[in-house]
Amino acid sequence: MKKSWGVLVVLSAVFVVLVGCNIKEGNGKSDLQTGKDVSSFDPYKNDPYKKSESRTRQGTSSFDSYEKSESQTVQSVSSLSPDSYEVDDEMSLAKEVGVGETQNRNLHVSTDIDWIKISTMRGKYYIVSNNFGTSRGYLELYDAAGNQKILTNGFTSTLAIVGDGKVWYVKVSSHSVPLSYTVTLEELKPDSYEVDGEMSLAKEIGVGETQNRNFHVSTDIDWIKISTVSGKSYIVSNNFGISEGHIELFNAGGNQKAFRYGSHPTLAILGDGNVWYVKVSSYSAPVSYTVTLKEVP
Ligand SMILES: [Ca+2]
Ligand SMILES: [Ca+2]
Ligand SMILES: [Ca+2]
Repeated sequence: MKKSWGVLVVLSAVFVVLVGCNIKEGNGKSDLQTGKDVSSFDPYKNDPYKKSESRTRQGTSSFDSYEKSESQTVQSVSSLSPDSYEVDDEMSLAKEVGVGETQNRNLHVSTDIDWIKISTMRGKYYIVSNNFGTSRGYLELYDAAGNQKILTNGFTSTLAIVGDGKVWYVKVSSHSVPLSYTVTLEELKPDSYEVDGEMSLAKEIGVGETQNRNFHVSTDIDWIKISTVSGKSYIVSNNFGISEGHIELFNAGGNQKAFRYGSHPTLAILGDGNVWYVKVSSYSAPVSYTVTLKEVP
């Protein structure tokens, strides 16, 4: 008996190598491409929690074969009782996960599908993370009308949801059944400089300092304060990563003096002994960014 398992494992390993070759050559297909149209919706674009694994694009046909061989190996060695959220095999039977909650679930038989419900508030950002341990699982995000918005797979996967005041649904499935998994729902947390949505609430950045900030809701604006010394020059540089943002320079009187936009915008300030302000905003939140202040030598 043990010998035949060894052979199976070796065969699986060889198969993985072959599949890997196929993927490298690339057949131009991906899970996303074979799903419904998702082009107009891509919260991953600016998702600071994005994991490359969750976006892995694989050759669909060969990947499915790999999944099946894996499931044959696992299936005969264990069995699971239905998790406490069953029956939830249809969207209409979805069970809710709350913010800050982690649920222990499983796919107990090969036909098991789990639907999970998420109530969102408009303007808030939600992160759904699933951990399938040593197996691979599929996550599909659906809006309240039943339209599939994202399909992803992996050992761990994260999805970002831009809250719209409606209920969203996550469908969980896998070829490697039975398997246990966890699902966690979190709200994107405000950065440590909040509340700073007005000039009068701006938080100071010192020379040589880099601050890690984010836009935790779509309406978030961050104001930053800079104390200058007359005759010295300063450079403010923002790094929005793969996203883009606006930085605007205001003098102490509240007049806008400069405006930059991009992934890595910078502003120069000629010190006059007064306090200057930088207003940071973005159309494409959720996004984490850094801001750095340097003195020009
Ligand atoms: Ca289940
Ligand atoms: Ca189920
Ligand atoms: Ca902020």
